[in-house]
Amino acid sequence: MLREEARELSPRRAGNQRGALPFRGRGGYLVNEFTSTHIPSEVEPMRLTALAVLVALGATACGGGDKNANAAPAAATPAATPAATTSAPAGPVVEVKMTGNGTSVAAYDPKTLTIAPGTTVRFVNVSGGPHNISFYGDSIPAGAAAVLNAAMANRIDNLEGALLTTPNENYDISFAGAPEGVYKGFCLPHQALGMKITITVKK
Ligand SMILES: [Cu+2]
Repeated sequence: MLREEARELSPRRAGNQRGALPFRGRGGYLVNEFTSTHIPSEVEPMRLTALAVLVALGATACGGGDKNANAAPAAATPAATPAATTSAPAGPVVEVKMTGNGTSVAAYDPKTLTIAPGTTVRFVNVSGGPHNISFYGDSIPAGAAAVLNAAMANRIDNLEGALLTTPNENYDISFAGAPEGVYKGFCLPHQALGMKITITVKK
């Protein structure tokens, strides 16, 4: 009776029904006793093989699901990005490349720059992303936080810019109205790798 139930529950394992029995829920202990006296020891590897196949199938299914799950936000993110870049900056634009090898190396290029007030700094996701630009709240001029927060589209937090996941994706920050002084920033995913930048605003 128990075996019949298991067979119905697990048609995929019809060829290994005896080995499959111990996986069927609460009856497991009882069934194990039963099988251990009636089934040769080769069943154990068979059960392991069946389990391995199931795990592999599960992993494959999860992998596929993850890809799909990742694809959806990735598709949604670029849609939000043009809003930050469609309106052409009024002042000069200075480019900063965000680079890396995806594991051990990540950097802004240049990592030190001086800009005139009103300049837009355009961060470009060149390689090794995702990258972003975040500013240290205690390492920017007084009064700069409000200006930066207003100028940073799709922030993920206070003074933390959106994560750039798409190759060559841009992230513009206009320093229009930003006080002169030194602005120190970092990349959230790569701060530990020393991906930091110093921007000086100076007339
Ligand atoms: Cu980075």
